[in-house]
Amino acid sequence: MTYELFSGEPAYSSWSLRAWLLFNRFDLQVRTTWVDFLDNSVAAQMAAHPPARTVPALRLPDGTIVWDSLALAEELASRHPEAGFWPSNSAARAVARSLAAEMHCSFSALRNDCPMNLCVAYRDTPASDGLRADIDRIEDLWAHARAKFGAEGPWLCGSYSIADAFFAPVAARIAGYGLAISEASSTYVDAHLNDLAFRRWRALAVARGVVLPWYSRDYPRTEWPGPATRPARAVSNGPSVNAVCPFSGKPVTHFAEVDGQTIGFCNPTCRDKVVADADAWPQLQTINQI
Ligand SMILES: N[C@@H](CCC(=O)N[C@@H](CS)C(=O)NCC(=O)O)C(=O)O
Repeated sequence: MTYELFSGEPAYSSWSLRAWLLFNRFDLQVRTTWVDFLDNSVAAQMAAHPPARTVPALRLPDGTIVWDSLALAEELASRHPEAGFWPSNSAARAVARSLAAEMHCSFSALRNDCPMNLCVAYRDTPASDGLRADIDRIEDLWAHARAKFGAEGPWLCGSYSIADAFFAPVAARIAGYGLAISEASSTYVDAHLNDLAFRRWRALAVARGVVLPWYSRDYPRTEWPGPATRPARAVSNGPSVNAVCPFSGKPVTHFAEVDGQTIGFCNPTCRDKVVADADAWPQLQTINQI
């Protein structure tokens, strides 16, 4: 029995993104159960796991439910002290904790005006005073952390930490709505868009293709501002260059053409997440020529 993460729809569930990134980024085994955002209330779907009413929620191996993303992050950090969820430097850790806590309970204008939607990108988003104030505060926080602890790499407090996972959906919103920010902040946003764990989550969102119109905004649309993806498409037939699925090791039944090469998978989900972003999946490196 391992961890079970109850997650919302990946294109839209910014709270779930943070929890999922923690598992993916820090290499912990987890079974993800997707909670439907379309047909039934989240609370009803979580009724079998009290007292959770929202996602993400985590079922620990002993059956205990953790139902808040900050608590979930803290619990993982306590259970896996060797994993580096928080910076080891005590000053950096104190700042990282403050960043995660402020992100957790703030920025309501950004959340309301710019709901996360990883399947579309907008330009010319109007900035209300509240939204501008949120962005200013976010940029101050990022600049503070990066000036103190960020010299060695792209992240806020040294190595990627819970603070970065918590700001990933903020970066996705800033990028997805084309909000004006400084060059230094853009560099930090780009680090998230290029992060392979973030790209895997977004590939899942694109592959699932669930469209929830109430998250949509009436602004002009543009291309997703993240890195270019390889040309890829689902195809009906093999043969494929591989006999077994790069994810499961099972015999291949579904196929995709990636850069002109046919690759096989054991189910449509494995195929479609690769079609969405082939370079995000290290499992494909096991196949020659990819
Ligand atoms: N404090 C919670 C908030 C989680 C939350 O609001 N999740 C949203 C999805 S992104 C949700 O489950 N909404 C469903 C609802 O409120 O009914 C946390 O940090 O995990």
